[in-house]
Amino acid sequence: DEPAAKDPVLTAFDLKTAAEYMSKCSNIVVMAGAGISTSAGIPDFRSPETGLYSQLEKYNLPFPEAVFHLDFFRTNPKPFFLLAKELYPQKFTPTPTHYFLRLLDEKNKLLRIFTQNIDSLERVAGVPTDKIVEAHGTFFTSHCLNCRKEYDLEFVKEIIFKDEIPRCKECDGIIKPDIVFFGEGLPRRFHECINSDFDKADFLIIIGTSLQVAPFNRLQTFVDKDCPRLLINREPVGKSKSPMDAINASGSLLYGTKANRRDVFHQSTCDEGVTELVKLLGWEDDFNKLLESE
Ligand code: CNA
Repeated sequence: DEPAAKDPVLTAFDLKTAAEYMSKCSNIVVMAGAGISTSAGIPDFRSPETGLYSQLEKYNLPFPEAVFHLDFFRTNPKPFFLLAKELYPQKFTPTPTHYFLRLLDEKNKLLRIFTQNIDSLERVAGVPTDKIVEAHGTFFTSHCLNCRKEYDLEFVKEIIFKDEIPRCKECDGIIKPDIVFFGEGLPRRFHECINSDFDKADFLIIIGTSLQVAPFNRLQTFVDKDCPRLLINREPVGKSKSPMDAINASGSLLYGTKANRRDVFHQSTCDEGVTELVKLLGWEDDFNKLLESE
């Protein structure tokens, strides 16, 4: 006989089956990325052509990610601030996906959203702040790299929209928005919440992320081995490259492989995926009311 732990958790690996399972869950954890905000007009990083990394040639960087490396920033902050202009949303208009996250909370199913996004649209959509972990920080506040004096969004925004470098009024140090750069630690809240939440999760939704940035791209391994993991994304992500590796690597999502017991990949835009999910859950009326009221 097969050991019990090998029994499939889901009877089929599609959105309908995931929705049926999800309807019985009350500790859902969400891992979100830039893909949930592209329909709000904020470009992601890694989509070919539209992603910000594909538009960095003019800055002559040693490699695209250098723009977010602290050491590089200290010596040459200009490329970051030029890019930051593109990342500041003109209007803060959350997407249907953000409102779906709020609905999850209103249905008492949401344990936490871990977002890599720095646009704060989860808050704007009305998800309670205690349900959100902004793993990569936010643009909302900034600090002087030198003396740590705090500055607000408006102060910094005005300067960078004039194509100037924001500098500290006290010590002339460079002012950096509180988004997490490579080479910086993640916020303390991130570490506190991963410890308490991933053990408790009874369903995981991964949405709009390329799962390329560590340590975020390992979080899906922290849930129980019987916790279903639903990925909604425009392209497949989180899979290992070779079939053998897929069986051994606990970090990989296993959708589409023989070893799969609990992973579902729904390939669509985030907004289409959550709209479909809402229908399957029978939440259409509440979802539409929420969208209309905002
Ligand atoms: P990424 O690496 O750019 O990947 C985005 C993923 O989403 C890709 O797999 C895309 O195919 C997919 N995608 C894009 N649009 C859609 C859509 N409409 N529907 C479904 N899928 C879509 O971004 P990640 O978030 O994975 O990378 C982490 C970085 C990106 C974090 O450090 C963020 O701070 C950073 N970022 C944030 C924002 C924001 O706050 N809105 C914008 C750009 C980059």
